[in-house]
Amino acid sequence: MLSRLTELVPKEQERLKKIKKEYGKISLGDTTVDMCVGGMRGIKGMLWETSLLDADEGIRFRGLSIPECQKKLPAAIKGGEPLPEGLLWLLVTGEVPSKDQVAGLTKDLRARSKVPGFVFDVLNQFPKSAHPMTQLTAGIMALQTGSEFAKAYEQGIHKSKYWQPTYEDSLNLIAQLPEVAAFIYRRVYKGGKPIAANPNLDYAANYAHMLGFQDQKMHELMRLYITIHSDHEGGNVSAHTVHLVGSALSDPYLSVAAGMNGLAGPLHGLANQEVLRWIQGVVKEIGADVSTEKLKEFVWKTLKSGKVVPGYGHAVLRKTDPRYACQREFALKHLPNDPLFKMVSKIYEVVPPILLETGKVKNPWPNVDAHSGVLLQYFGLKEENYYTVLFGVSRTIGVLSQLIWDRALGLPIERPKSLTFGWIENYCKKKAKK
Ligand code: AMX
Repeated sequence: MLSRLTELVPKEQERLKKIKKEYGKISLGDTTVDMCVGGMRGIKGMLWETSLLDADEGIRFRGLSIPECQKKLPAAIKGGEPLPEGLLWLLVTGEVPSKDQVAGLTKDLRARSKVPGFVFDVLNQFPKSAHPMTQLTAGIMALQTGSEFAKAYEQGIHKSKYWQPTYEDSLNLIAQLPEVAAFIYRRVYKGGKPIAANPNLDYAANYAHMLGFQDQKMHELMRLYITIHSDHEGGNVSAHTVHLVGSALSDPYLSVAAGMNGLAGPLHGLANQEVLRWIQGVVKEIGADVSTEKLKEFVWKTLKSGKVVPGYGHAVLRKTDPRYACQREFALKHLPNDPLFKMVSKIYEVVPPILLETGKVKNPWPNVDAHSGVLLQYFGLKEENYYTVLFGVSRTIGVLSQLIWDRALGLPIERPKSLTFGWIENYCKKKAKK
């Protein structure tokens, strides 16, 4: 992949120069006071090449929808789920890889996957009760001591070469993260005995193996899971944070650790944990074989107590998330009769009309997190506090693919303009008088 990237970098640098020269002064539309005080919704203010999100259709990775990725990216078994290594290749180069290229990348990642022993010593200092996301971020920070970018910067590397150590750090971190993540799982939930990597397995299957899952179907689920959670254009909290922190030339480890702290928020990646807890709350209070009426009451109770229904809604999407849809397909194929899957299907019928009835929710449909926990439960990964770590391992692939390009294109430090209430009031009063 590195040699292909080396050919692509100068071409894309020229492309950026041309865009700046020819279109630099063209307006992309105005911002409003609502956008300023409302979380910058819809502001077109960031370049993100690896994926693009359409409100109705959902995500496309380098132009490919999820079903297209499932068809075109190499799989471990015929007709099976895509290998995340193939997606990584696609995100970094913009090209669909051959089977051989993916096999080469799997080998490259395996060769980079050794985690220094002191990283585990650092993690062992944490109380087991520390949230797995806190431990994941700490593990990434411990790995940061091996940053090639930080070393090269200290040695005075020329800015035109920044992308090269960024590439090395990115592949190293992507390679090392499953072992760190699996160590956290085994430590917190399985009495501390880690499982050694299996060098014959692909990236996702090996991660599942190190967690303690040998079922082929679980390996397929992990391939799908890691593929679909990787990237969701640039504006979401984790991706934007990595881009922002990276724009200060903080190395990939520092940038990803920051992004993971954003992913650990309940309105973002932690929602997958919250969904499972919410479903368990339904089962506990009204039983697994719940009537529509009782479920409606439970949803209203959640809303009236000032909480969100986790797994529903989205800042950009306005239809059912295709990442939800493909997990539903997976469930229909592998666990059609699972009671919790049936519950998820029932929730899908009940929740959207209620969210619409509130009159304020812009997207009443399920997002990626509404489904993932139920699939993981089925295959035995029942510790919901761990779910966001799986999301984090996957998201690292997407955000680092873009970070390599941020450095290759020499994108500048991020610095949007902020305003005060006073500034907004004065400006709007003056405008009203005109
Ligand atoms: N349940 C209850 N209320 C919801 C809601 C939900 N699922 N989704 C949105 N709302 C509320 C908002 O809290 C907001 O209320 P307010 O005016 O009282 O503050 C109002 O509806 C308008 O919000 P919005 O414009 O529709 O959404 P947003 O862009 O502000 O927020 C999101 C998007 C995802 C944070 C929100 O839909 C939400 O909190 N969902 C539940 C948590 C969740 O599933 N997060 C995961 C998202 C995907 C991901 O990042 N992994």
